[in-house]
Amino acid sequence: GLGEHRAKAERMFSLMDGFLKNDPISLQKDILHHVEYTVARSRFSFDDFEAYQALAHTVRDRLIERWHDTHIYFKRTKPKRLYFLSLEFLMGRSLSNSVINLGIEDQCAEALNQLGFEFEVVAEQEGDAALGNGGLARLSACQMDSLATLDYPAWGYGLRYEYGLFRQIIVDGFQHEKPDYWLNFGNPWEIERIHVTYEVKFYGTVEEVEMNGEKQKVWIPGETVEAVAYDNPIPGYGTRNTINLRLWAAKPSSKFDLEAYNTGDYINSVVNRQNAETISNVLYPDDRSHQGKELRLEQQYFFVSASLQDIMRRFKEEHTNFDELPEKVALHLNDTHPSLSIAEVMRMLVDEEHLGWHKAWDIVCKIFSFTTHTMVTDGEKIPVELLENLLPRHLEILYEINFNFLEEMKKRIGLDYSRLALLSIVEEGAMKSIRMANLAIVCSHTVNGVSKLHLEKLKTKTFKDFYGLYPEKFQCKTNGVSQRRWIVVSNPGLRDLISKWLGTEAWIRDADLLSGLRDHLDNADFHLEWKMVKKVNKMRLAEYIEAMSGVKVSLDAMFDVQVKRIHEYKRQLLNIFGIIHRYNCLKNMDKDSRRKVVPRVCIIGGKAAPGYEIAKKIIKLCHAVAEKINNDTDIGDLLKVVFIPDYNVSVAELVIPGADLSQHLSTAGNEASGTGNMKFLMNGCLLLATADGSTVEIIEEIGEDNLFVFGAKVHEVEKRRQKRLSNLAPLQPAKVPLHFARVLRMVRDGYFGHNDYFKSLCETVEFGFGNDYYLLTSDFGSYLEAQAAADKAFVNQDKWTRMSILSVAGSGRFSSDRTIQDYAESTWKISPCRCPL
Ligand code: GL7
Repeated sequence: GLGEHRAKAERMFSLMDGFLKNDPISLQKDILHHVEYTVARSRFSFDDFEAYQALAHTVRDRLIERWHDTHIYFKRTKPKRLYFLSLEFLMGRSLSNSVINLGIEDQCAEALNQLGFEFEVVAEQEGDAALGNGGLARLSACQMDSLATLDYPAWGYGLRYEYGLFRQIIVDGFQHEKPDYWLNFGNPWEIERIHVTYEVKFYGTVEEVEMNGEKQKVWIPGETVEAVAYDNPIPGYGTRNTINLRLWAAKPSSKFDLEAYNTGDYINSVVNRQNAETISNVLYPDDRSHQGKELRLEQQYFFVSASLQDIMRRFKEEHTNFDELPEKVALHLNDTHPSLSIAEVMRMLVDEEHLGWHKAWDIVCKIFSFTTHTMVTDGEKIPVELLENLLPRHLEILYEINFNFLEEMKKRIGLDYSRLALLSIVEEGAMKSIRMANLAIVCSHTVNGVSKLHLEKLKTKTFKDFYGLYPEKFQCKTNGVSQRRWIVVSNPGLRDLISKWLGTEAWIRDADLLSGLRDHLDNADFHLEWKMVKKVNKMRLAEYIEAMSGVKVSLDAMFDVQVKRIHEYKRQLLNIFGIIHRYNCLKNMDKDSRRKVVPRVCIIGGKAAPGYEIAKKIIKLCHAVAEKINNDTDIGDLLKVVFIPDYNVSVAELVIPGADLSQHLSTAGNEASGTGNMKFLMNGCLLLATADGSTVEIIEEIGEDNLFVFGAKVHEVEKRRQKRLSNLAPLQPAKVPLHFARVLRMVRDGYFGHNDYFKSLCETVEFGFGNDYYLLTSDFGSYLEAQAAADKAFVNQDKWTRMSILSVAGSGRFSSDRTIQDYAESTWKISPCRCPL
């Protein structure tokens, strides 16, 4: 009975000695316990890495307590839940983030100290979880942090890739890719749930059967793979809530190829079985095009199928009627990658739960929302040929969705076949394929852009036709980043300074409070402390640079940083050309003029997709230029160029706080949002940027005077491209600025060596060849002016510090807490559900 149950529970709780305690002595006991019994090292002798492992397990125990309580509480209160579906999460390290969110950082530091260790050193032992490519993936991670902190009943779903994003090794200035087998040393932040498994089916045929006198389609799959859940607790800050990020790993199914066993081909059947694991093995390293690869499609469906089985099981435990689904479940598509979910939910409702098609469709249209993260018109497509083979039933469902949709459209817009062809989910032509974005838009109740500018482009260009049909679906949710990760974890000096001058730590949960820093804008003591924090961060960065590249840099120099994936549209080449120009200017100066020059350290970092040749050449050029300039003793500290290898989340945590200036150079209209800009802003680093993506809103927030804006605006870009093309007419002289022509000629003619290798790179911007699609030629002059303005501002340290303070003070709007609250209220319609203490 109930009484018996309660007595048992109470006895167990008393055996457990209540909840784990967080005073330094209790923490030390737990650390030593884990050294001895989890890591299996002697508690009398263990090193920094073993201390990390033991502390991580000590923290994990505390996460698990809260995570259990949160789930029990959600189960009891049955709120509407959000399921955030994303193929990428770039979590980085977890230790510092966890102890900060749990509120036990001082206690942990003291506990380690008394055991003879230092928290910072121990935390450095952790490797990055790099299950994603770039901004999109790190955004998912920041959003999970906000969902937990704001007490939303949310789950994240993703894939547990065994190999994360490749590690970048630089040999002779060339990028090489090394596999990132990140699980080598174990991962204390995940919990393997051997009992949470689902079968995921592939291939096979579709057959028609009679059921209750009606014809019904059934899928007879050909292969089965098992999905195993790995749970990653995500603690909120200033709350007990700890939510779950559930990642799936592929395992051979116990049912796999029984046939082969029975027919005696034992060895081959075991080898085949093992092939199942390849599905979740490796993350695709191209950060925005995933076109037509079978393994990629397998990954997507594997992820979608396992997640939806899990979600539906949870729903059915609590509810019996699928009409309740839209009140209890919100499914969010993070970009088009998980869009197969739409067909899968239809299949589950129609084929398995036997709901009528129209009823099922009605439900499906109420549960999905979608965020697109790209400015590119030509989005993700799946070749019909691949689907036909791998997921035959899903293809039929997609055709039926499309048929019904086009019928409805014919009624609305008439038989305008060219318009219908643009709207169609199925693209006809040489390679018939499914347009994932069209599918997601048709079925989602909300389509979100990631900045105002991005939404504008979606409405007027990319999805113009859809906007005309469903204007109410299109919404703007400007991205944000978590101030917990990007100030509290990565810049403890700034955190203390902000809290001291605001007189509170409340800004860690409410970033709008950062605006209070404006009250001290002219306070000399505040300025002094502000500059001191930056100096200490620059020292940290300078040490790292010397260790990585052997280059010694001066702390008096302006640290100028561009770190992000290497892409032509992000224009790292413009930066390098600017550096060459600066070098030329210095060479031509007399001693007197040189004395007035602001010394610069130009720092560039980022990975190129392995198959992206031009991006790889940009990396090599950066090294070639660095070699020339850094070895020119005549130039000395006036100019240094550094490439930081293997840029990732933990490198970002070190680099961003130490930057004075950061560059965001995308040709206007190409960067959907950008989130690096926000991280630099929060760290008091001034931006030198085009009016692109979310930078437009940063300008709006802090004012044009507090950053260095340059280049063609979005509306000018089209005109300039036209002009560039008309310049191609024979006999018309190209109008290339002199400085630009000179720099280009130096690279082309081998001033930095390797002229053959750089030839095709030069041609991308050279008149008459690649036609300079990203407009480096025409933006160069304005770029140099912005650089000159930055130099001038840096000389006036008072002015610079004011601009820096105003940057941080204006960064509150760019917290992911703001983004997530907006999503929760206007898109997902979920409410906070706070687990009691
Ligand atoms: C991106 C956009 O390019 C980037 O501008 C945006 O900030 C980010 C998050 O919304 O999403 N889209 C994309 O495919 N990647 C991005 O970083 C890889």
